[in-house]
Amino acid sequence: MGFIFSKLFAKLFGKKEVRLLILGLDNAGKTTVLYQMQFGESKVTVPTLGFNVETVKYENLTFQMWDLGGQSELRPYWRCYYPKTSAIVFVIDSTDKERLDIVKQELFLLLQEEDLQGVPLAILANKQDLEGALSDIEISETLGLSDIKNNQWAIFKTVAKTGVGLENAFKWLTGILAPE
Ligand code: G3D
Ligand code: MG
Repeated sequence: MGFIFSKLFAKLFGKKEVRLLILGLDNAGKTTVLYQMQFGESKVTVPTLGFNVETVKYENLTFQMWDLGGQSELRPYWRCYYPKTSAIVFVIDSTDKERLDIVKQELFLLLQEEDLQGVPLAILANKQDLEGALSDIEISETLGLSDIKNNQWAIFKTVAKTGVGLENAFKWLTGILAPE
């Protein structure tokens, strides 16, 4: 794992089991976020049969990632992944204004899940390098994030492609999962 991230996640190593979900619509930048962690050779990617959940394991950390939206017939299967979730990283393409209503719908459906009550949520307003990207505040208002009551949440401006902002987001999450 990259230096910054191993330093960050070091606080979580040795904890029993840490499971992070990286979710968002297709093209939001989820794979890019995971790639930025620069996992070393020791990572294990577990292929999932039947539907498109990517699993990456590193020591006691498990990252699971899939595309929300569209394939609603898969929704019941997603539930298998909700129990024992430590945190959610929800990635948004800040330039994809047309689909913000779908993002909102998917986010609030997710947060209704019983197994996700109280799970901390880091929202990434990604692709901030692109012209026309909505700001974190604009996204926050459009999605109505202030209506989230049962989860600690925060929104971060990111450029997953270069890694900008990711450290802040993961620092916030690890601060909650492994307080000093
Ligand atoms: P997904 O896994 O959520 O579906 P990806 O999304 O990580 O595959 O990213 C989708 C596309 O967006 C990719 O473009 C990726 O390079 C790009 N992308 C991700 N994050 C950023 C960002 O912060 N800024 C910019 N400008 N692009 C970003 P390609 O062309 O490689 O398919
Ligand atoms: Mg992907």
